[in-house]
Formats: sequence, structure tokens, C-alpha cells
Amino acid sequence: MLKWWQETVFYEIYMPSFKDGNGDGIGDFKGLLEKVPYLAELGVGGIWLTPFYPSPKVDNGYDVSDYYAVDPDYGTMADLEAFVAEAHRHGIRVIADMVVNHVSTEHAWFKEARRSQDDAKRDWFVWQDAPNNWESFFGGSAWEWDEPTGQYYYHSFATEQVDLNWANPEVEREIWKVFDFWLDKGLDGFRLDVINNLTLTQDFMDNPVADGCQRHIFDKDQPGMMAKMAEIGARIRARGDYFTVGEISSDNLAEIERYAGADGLDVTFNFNFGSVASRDGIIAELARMQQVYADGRMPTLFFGSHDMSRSWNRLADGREDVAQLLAMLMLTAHGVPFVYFGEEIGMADFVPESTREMRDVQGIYAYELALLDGKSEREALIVAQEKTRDKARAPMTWPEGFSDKAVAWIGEVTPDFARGQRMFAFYQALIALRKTADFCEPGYREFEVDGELLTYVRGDYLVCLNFGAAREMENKWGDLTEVLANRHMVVDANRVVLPAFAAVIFKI
Ligand code: TEU
Ligand code: CA
Repeated sequence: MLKWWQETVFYEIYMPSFKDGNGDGIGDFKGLLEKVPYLAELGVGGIWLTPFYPSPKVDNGYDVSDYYAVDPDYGTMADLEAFVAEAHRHGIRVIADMVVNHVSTEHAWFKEARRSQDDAKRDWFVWQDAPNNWESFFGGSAWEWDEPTGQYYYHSFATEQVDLNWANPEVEREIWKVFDFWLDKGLDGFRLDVINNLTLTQDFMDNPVADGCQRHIFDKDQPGMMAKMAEIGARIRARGDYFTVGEISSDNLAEIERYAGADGLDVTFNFNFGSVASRDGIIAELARMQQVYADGRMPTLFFGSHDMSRSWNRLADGREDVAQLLAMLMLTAHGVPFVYFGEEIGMADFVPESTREMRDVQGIYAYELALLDGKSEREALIVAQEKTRDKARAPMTWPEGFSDKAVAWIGEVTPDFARGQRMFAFYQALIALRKTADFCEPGYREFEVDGELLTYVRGDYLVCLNFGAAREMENKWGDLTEVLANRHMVVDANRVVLPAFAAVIFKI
């Protein structure tokens, strides 16, 4: 028996950028509620919401200041409940982003902890008298001097995102309560932010540095992490039929896959596959994933998120046929797919043209560090444009607009509605097909890589994905009926002519 999430196509929604329902230029639950029918029409069965909790939004909600409420920018608790009910009514489940590695420095727990070295909450965070060499994942030292109490606190991301001390059982107990609260609210599971970063170490060894670049060795995946991951997964599973997906900060398959399965979370994000810089390694990586997950566990499948350039630019070079090729791979392969909002209409990157247009803390840090490094403003801007995650965060381009009254909180991209309609129809057809038993089967019947041509059989369907130039393929299957394709194929009893970047599903 398959679990619901094994048959579900998920859709990631970046909270501030999906739909503004109250006319202040920021996406919110009212806007989301209006768009549930759109998501139902697309056919997705699950939504991942990025953090919607109260937050000073240094990192757009990944700096939580209260785990038990809704940020006023996004609406009220009642708005959230109405949205979840509407999604459920359409057969769509909703999972929440849980950021439990760190909290905002504005969180009451941290405000208490920084009152004095003897405060009861002091040990809920990580303090040292002298910093080691650890760098924040956004750049710069991961230690910040707290003048009033005379110690450094640890922050693996922005200065305003202070790490919780998971070595303290009180912290854990508090976080279990947070999980319970949201499951009781009716959410269907969690996406767990940087969940292998939980600082369990007591050693604080310096990280090795190679070619001026720090390797994050002792600030993640620490001893005890595997057991902790298993415990988190088990606790949530024990509560019912919920889904957990872990964000593992790594692009190494071996590090990512070990946290997925019965002794960990349900699945973990495969950054080795989804966030690569070019198409070149995709087939080889899928081949590796196919072997690793042949034991019945499932990988994740995605080509975009709020943390990376959109696949339209990064992987498809702005070509519709390539975007459709990638969509076909993501929605027919073995794994749990995550569509990033806007991808289904071929949305392109937004590139801030000046620092005034930059919103992402990672891009802003990169800019400041480049200036400190002696770069000119022009050069620093180029570095920031490379690093900024604003690219994928432009508002969704709805026919009626993102907001009916206000200018959006971040720059918008020029819509191409004709392209959007073609892409949407293609995604819709793929998602409909994916719901058939054939694509829910674990693994592949045949999986073959021939240069840049990838073919596999799932159930009664043959999927051919040509990542290279036009070519022929021997027809080993006999009668082939075309079900969905991005290009016209010539098929006879002996061969199939595949144009460059052809993607086709045949019924065999
Ligand atoms: O991301 C963690 C993470 O590893 C990325 O921020 C990474 O450093 C970056 O994408 C490299 O370009 C998660 C969230 O997805 C991200 O939005 C948050 O900023 C981060 O955690 C901190 O909570
Ligand atoms: Ca709004």
C-alpha cells in the first residue's frame, strides 16, 4: 500500500510572492485561498508553504520570532485555517516549513537568554568566550559578540538568525510542542529547514579551509545527528499519516540519502539533482539515484526552489522545449516531485539591477563582503547578482496581476501569457498521467542511458528524454502510441527519430 505522499505532486509556494489578497503588495493567505482552484486545475496534491510565522523577515520568515502564530503580513490564524480547509476540500494537502535550527534574535527565548550568563534560557543557544573559524552559510563569521553579556553567540545563517542548542533537552521538548501545535491545526506534515545543521557538537573544532574556501565539516552532520533525525521522523510518524521532507545542506547524494527512510525522514531534498548549475550532470545523477533508491525509498525530484535561479534560465536556457523536457523528467521519474511556483508557466528569473532592488539577505551580504574585499560597486553588484536568491522570488505573473492596488514588495518579471498557457497545459497533462498507477510504481522496469538519451519504462509507458542533438533510437518495443510529446517524432517499426531536446511518452 502506497502512502499518500508517494503518489503526490507537491507545489512550493514562496509566501510573499504567490498572490496578494489584501492589496498591500505582499502575498498572503487570502490570495492563496483565491488560487486553490488554480492549483486543483493544475492537479497538484500537496502544497509546501514557506514560513508564515511572525518574523522580522531579515530572511523572509526563516527567522521566526513566534512559532505559534501567523505573521500579520500573511493574515490571521483564521485566514490560514480557511485556506487549509479550502485546500483540503479540493483534495490538496498542506505542509509547513519548520525552521527549528535557529530562531530570530527577536524571539522571546533569545531575548531572555541574552539577559545574563545565568539566565535560565542561556543554554538554549550556543555561546562561546572566543569564536572558532566557523563561517555563516551566508558568508562572514558565524559568531556575533554580545556586548552586554560578554560572550559570542552562534548563528549559522544571518546575524539575526541565532542557532538553538539542540544538545539541550529543554529545547527539544519545546520544539516537539511546536510540531504538535501545527499537526493539531490540521497541517499534513513538514518541510524541515537545514535539518542536518542542528548543532549537537560540543567540540567546536575549526573547519578546514582549502583554496581560501571553508569546508563545512564540523558545523553540520555532527555525531548524534542520525539518531536525532530518526527521532524527529518517528515522533511525527507516531502522530499519524504525516509527511516529512528534510532539507539537508549538502549536494552529495551519500550525505543526503542516509537521512531518508524508515530510520529518518520520509524523504530528503536531492540538491545534487535539483540545484545543479547546468544540464550536463542530470542524467548521470538520476542514474545514481535510481540505484541508491532501488530499495523502495524515494528520492525527491525538483529543478527549482526559492533558493536558486529558476530552471527556465539555469537549466533550460530560456527554451520552452528544454523546460518541457525537464518537466517530463521530473514528473515521470521515480521520486516525489516538487514544482516551484511559476515554473508551470515558464517564469523567468528576476535580476535586480541595483542594490535598491535587492531584497535577499544572502545577496546583500555578498555585496557588502565584496566591497570589504576591495571590489568596486559595479563589481560588487555583479557578485551580488550571482548570489542573490531574489531571482526566483519575483511575484507570480497572474493574468489579472499579482496585487490589485499596491506595487509588489520585490521587482516583477515581464509575463509571457501565451508561453504560460502552453507550459501549463503540458504540466497539467503530465500531472494527470502521473496519477495513474504506472507512475506510482516504485523504481523502473527498464532504465537506460545512451549518451545524452535517457529512456525508462514505468508501468506501461516508455519515456524518452533526449538531452542532446537530433538522433535515432532503435524501436525495441514494437507498437508505440504517442501519449505526450514536446516535439513531433517520426516512428516506425524499427526506429524512432528524436529531434534535439525531444521528450516523449509512449504507451507500449
Ligand atoms: O536554506 C539553507 C541553505 O542551505 C541555503 O540558504 C543555501 O545557503 C543557499 O541557498 C545557497 O545559495 C534554507 C532555506 O531554504 C533558506 O531560504 C534560508 O535562508 C536558510 O535555510 C536559513 O533558514
Ligand atoms: Ca497582502
